[in-house]
Amino acid sequence: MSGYTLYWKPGTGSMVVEAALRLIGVAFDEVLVDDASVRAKAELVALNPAGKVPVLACATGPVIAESAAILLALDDLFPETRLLPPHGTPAHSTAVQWLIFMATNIYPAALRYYYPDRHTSQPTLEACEAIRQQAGRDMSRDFAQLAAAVKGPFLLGQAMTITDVYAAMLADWHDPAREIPEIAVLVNAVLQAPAVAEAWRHHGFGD
Ligand SMILES: N[C@@H](CCC(=O)N[C@@H](CS)C(=O)NCC(=O)O)C(=O)O
Repeated sequence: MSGYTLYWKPGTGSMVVEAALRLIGVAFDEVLVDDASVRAKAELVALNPAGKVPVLACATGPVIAESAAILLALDDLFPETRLLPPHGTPAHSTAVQWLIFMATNIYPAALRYYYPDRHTSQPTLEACEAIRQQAGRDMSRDFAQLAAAVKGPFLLGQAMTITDVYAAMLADWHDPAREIPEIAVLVNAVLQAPAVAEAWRHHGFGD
């Protein structure tokens, strides 16, 4: 058994955590939490009452939920991998700013887009369609703001950070994002990293 266990599900935000673990090169175990895995689901809920992936359980310490929090913790634990630029630098602040921006704006909008019925007390077809449309507009607006900050090919220029992988993941959930040239270039660039491409394939992204 390794020191880390990732609770994951294909097509979800656990992709970026798997990519981070692969970039670090640390061994990890995986627990697939799909609809058929009743036991895994119960295990997940015991660790994260929200019942959501990703969750990373560390043998030496905490159980961490929330994709951005997991990435920040992994950067703290393995600073030499440079998931993010060195602490205390302006580049670090910028990378964290956009990571949190995506986690708190684009990711929730994607959930509204794909699960509109969970975001209204009256899930009529009309209400769901209105929620979906607005969520799509919100994501496009937010991706345009992100794209304006991208130096190219990555957010910060030549060096990839985990913020770029996060952006690529969310862009895979929102087709119009990949029509923005800066985002299309960024997605293509992150997929050149074998560790990211492996997590991408394993999670069924790009299908
Ligand atoms: N804010 C959370 C969102 C996590 C989340 O919503 N995960 C989804 C998959 S992308 C999930 O596990 N959904 C299962 C469910 O809602 O039952 C994060 O950033 O990790």
